[in-house]
Amino acid sequence: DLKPVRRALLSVTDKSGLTDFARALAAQGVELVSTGGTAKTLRDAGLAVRDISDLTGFPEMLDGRVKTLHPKVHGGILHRRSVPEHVAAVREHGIEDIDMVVVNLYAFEATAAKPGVTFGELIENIDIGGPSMVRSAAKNFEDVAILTRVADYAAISSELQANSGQLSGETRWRLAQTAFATTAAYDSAIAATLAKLPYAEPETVLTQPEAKTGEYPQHLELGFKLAQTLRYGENPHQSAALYLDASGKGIAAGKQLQGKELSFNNLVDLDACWELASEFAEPAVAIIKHTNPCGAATGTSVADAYVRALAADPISAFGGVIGVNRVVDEAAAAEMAKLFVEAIAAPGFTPEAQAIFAAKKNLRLVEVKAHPAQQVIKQISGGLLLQDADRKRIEAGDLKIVTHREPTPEELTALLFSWRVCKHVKSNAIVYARAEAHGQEVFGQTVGIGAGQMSRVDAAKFGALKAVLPLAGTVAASDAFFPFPDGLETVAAAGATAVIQPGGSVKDADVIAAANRLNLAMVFTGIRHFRH
Ligand code: 93A
Repeated sequence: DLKPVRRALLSVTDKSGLTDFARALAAQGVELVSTGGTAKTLRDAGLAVRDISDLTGFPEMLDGRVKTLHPKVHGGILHRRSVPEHVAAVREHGIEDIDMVVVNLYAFEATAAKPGVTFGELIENIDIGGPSMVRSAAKNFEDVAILTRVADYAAISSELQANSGQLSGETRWRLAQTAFATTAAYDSAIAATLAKLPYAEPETVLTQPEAKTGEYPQHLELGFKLAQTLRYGENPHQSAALYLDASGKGIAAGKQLQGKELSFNNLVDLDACWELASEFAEPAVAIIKHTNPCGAATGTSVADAYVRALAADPISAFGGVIGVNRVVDEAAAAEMAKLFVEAIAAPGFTPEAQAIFAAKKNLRLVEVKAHPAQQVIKQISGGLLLQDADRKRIEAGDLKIVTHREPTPEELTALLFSWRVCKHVKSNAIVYARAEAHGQEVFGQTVGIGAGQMSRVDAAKFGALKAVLPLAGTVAASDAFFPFPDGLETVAAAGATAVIQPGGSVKDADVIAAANRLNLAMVFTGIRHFRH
């Protein structure tokens, strides 16, 4: 059921990925036919393209309302190649075969969301020709491939390349299924939007509901592009692949300078340690195991921060990954090379550092361009959840001191440090940390991290249990409030002298009374950092 693609009709509003894909088609000898704007983009990129008006023998007209609505287009798509009468009919009328249709539709939803948009403009952005081609091509999946998502370009080019310009029946069927889902979603978005509007003159400006977070699209177009398949997923019996957004930044688009292929778990852990290190303005290093930090520190230099991050839990750090918020230099590399780690992510590595790491053939070095996540997706069975990334930053001025005793300046530095680390620890999280003065500056270092416990008291106990450095004089951060005094009493018994937590428990008064009794300095952030 492999069918060749000899002629493709491309007509897209979202032109991302277009020229690369068209180039891949051209390389397979596919003739490219296009509508106005799409043809221009392709020509500007140096590709040979035939205008749709040349194929139809009819101009694009009525301000583009009629571009592809023509029997030469729909006959070219819809005729069944296996039915002799169909083939005879198209030959008789000079209709040429169209074997692939690449369409994405007028951006109706984006137009509806545009400030100052008029009623007429919105109506003009109802795509008619596009969905018609999508549906024609999808109906004739036996002979025609229909691409409606930029995200599919890469896989289809690979398949064409692997099969000398042909696509399988399964692929055409899968594309058709997606295509009908696309047009169905498109039409329901139009219906839902128009249902809210009264009849109006074309020049009427539509009032927009005030833009605010918490407004989400009717239909979520993810638009991620396949970057590579991975050797396997979280475990060897799971297959997996990496997809990229359009930014070209972040861990996913990181440039690997050396080492074995990055694994699924490497990518997840590198993301976790990169995000944590990126919390800090001063040189900072995070060492991660299974997405939780086993050590994190700030310091005078990368080497200093690394040595202190490692000192927090040198046993767990074995086989971990390291995230750094500064270029890794020779001094830092010399220290890092002493430990077996899987991977290191940093904004860069000096040539001297790279020379040191070169001896460790398997060690993966990844150069990353900063890309703070704006939104976070979580998949659940039957759907997905979308939320803003947790980008909340607490500064000293945001803290409310709730105890008789105020934190000392050193405690305050340690509290803010522990709070930033705590945000990156699975809930329930307790982070013990200390501060160390180097001249005028004070740096932070984790001492014990209790991660992912089902009870907060256990998180406090585990954090203390993990400590190899002395706990006396540390501070403790709790990612959510202490529901009872017991968690607080646990961190105080371990040696913490100051505590940072959101507050907001019905038992806050009891918890504050316990803190005063234990001579702790306690501050409330007013926000929590759950991480599930
Ligand atoms: O105005 S339409 O409804 N009439 C058409 O005949 C038609 N043909 C393609 N819209 C039509 N299209 C749409 O134009 C496609 O769905 C695509 O979104 C867009 C591409 O236009 P251009 O190539 O000029 O940028």
